[in-house]
Amino acid sequence: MGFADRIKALFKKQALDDDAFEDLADLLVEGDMGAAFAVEIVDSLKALCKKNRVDNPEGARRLLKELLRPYTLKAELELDKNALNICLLLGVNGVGKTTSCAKLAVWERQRGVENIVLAAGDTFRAAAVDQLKIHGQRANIRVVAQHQGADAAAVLWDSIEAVGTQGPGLVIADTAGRMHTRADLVKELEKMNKVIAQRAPGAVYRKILVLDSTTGQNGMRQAETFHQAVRLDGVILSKYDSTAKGGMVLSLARQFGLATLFVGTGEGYADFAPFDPDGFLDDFIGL
Ligand SMILES: Nc1nc2c(ncn2[C@@H]2O[C@H](COP(=O)(O)OP(=O)(O)O)[C@@H](O)[C@H]2O)c(=O)[nH]1
Ligand SMILES: [Mg+2]
Repeated sequence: MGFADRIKALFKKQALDDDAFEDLADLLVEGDMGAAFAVEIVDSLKALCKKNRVDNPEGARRLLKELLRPYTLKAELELDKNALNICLLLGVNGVGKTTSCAKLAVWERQRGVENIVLAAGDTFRAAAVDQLKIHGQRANIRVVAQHQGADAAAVLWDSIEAVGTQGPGLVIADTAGRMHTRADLVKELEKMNKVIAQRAPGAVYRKILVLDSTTGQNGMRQAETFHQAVRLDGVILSKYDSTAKGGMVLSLARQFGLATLFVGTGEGYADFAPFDPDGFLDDFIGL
């Protein structure tokens, strides 16, 4: 049974007693909300049900949705069609950065953005450059790359040249996914920032973290490291298909004030859409 179905079942089969609320807290923890947050929400729900004299499951689920709503933060990329835009995709290995670069490029092209370049900024593994090139061929989008081991900031420089320093256009930069220390991350980013400051000081510049929605609390630690090092503009939540429960979105908002931009739901380019808070909540709690 899926996660949302279990929340649904929980409310259906039980009276709204303390046991039911305890089971709900357990479920929310399992849904990647984190223990403290889950208990906090369930305590609030209990109080709210009492105050509003709600004793039916359907009513309780609606109140739960209202309680969670403030934690579904959505952000827009807000690119400027008349300027140069640079999106840096960050995250640890395997979360879906390279795939998300291609998906984002296809998404923006479909919305009328022209002159898009994918920057092969993961220069540590030869396979990463090849992977981006394959996406470029498949989706018919230009890829700017150098040799393996090249300086990622130099690849960014080339990509800015390729699009034109004044734009209009869009550079989407892939990056290496080694588990950075904060100091490494800051150093890498400083190089990128310097290139942008020198070549394209007027560019719209976004730093986006890609998080694998199946990684639970581990993803929260990644978000903390990257956000503290780099001040992120938002998150792409990948692999929100199959078994992902998605409570991480709520925790990101609560703990770091981080908003979700896009959600990836498969390996195809079309499996990508802006975060939909209302639909997300309905899915999460099975409304
Ligand atoms: N099911 C699913 N798989 C995805 C999604 N995004 C990426 N992947 C897969 O996850 C794996 C790692 O993706 P990749 O883009 O190479 O991650 P990177 O190491 O962060 O660049 C690949 O097999 C992708 O096809 C998604 O939204 N859903
Ligand atoms: Mg990659």
